Amino acid sequence: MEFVKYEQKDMVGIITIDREKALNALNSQVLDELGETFDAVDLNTTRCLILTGAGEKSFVAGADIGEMSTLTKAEGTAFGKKGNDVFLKIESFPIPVIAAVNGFALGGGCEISMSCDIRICSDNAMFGQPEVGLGITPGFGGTQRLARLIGAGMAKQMIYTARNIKADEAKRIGLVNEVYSATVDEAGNVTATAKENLMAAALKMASGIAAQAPIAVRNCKKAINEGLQVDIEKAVAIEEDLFGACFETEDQRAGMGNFLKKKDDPTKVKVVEFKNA
Ligand code: DAK
Repeated sequence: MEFVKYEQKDMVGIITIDREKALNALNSQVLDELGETFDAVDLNTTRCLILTGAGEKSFVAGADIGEMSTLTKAEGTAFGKKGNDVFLKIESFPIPVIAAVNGFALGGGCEISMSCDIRICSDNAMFGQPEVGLGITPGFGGTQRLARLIGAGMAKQMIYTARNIKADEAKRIGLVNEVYSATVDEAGNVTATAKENLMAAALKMASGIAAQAPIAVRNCKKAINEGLQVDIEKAVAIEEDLFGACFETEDQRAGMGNFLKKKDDPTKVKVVEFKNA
């Protein structure tokens, strides 16, 4: 693939949008390659994904403005559908996806990060929905996911004003969970860049998720995502079903068995190696 790279580290897959010259902007080819990359993930050997952008400057600087500028109404609709299909694929992907936002996350960049389960970022990250300044509405779910994540009032302010916000403000309003800076030694030399620290933190979080019972983690993702779309009575019924389903897994028996063994004899404590079964 030309613009999307995939790397496997134990049970964690790292997907990098690699179109650095255009600040990783999403053109049709990037969207196609992203879809194919997600389709090719081996769910037997992968338990968590990280999505990031190549380089230190930009996660994704939006949909490709050059490509969009000449679209007809029908082509615009088709482009929007292509993006929405990929973003929905990410959102409903069976295993968690962490967005490691390394710089600009504007327009479609902010939107793709919001289709991931968790967002963490470097301190040079900048989030925004600048579409109304370009004469369009957010087209990859921004009006919907931003309001669900940070509340309608703050989402409306960001979208109507087209104002970009920095990493610390994104954290304050709950758009990202954590912000990572460079590490500097006593002499003032950078020993790890913000991106390096971001990726190390993303990998640590992803490995922590990958060590949990995988079917339970998947069921939690499904319960949260599907429950948010319906009223609370239906939502808890969805949770009940997915909770019940865990009792048909080996992992539930292994996890609870380990706890009970530990109570009898603390020397028997060990990390459970869940089988995804
Ligand atoms: N598209 C295409 N190329 C882009 C780009 C983008 N979004 N952002 C940056 N680039 C390219 C620049 O054109 C430049 O290319 P060259 O000129 O070197 O060939 C290169 O990346 C470096 O950018 P700059 O020279 O501009 O770098 P600076 O550091 O000066 O500025 C910047 C960085 C991120 C502030 C600036 O590049 C910028 O403002 N970029 C545009 C950000 C933006 O407005 N993003 C939102 C795009 S709108 C829909 C579907 C989708 C969408 C809407 C509707 N439906 C179908 C309904 C989505 C819309 C969007 O995402």
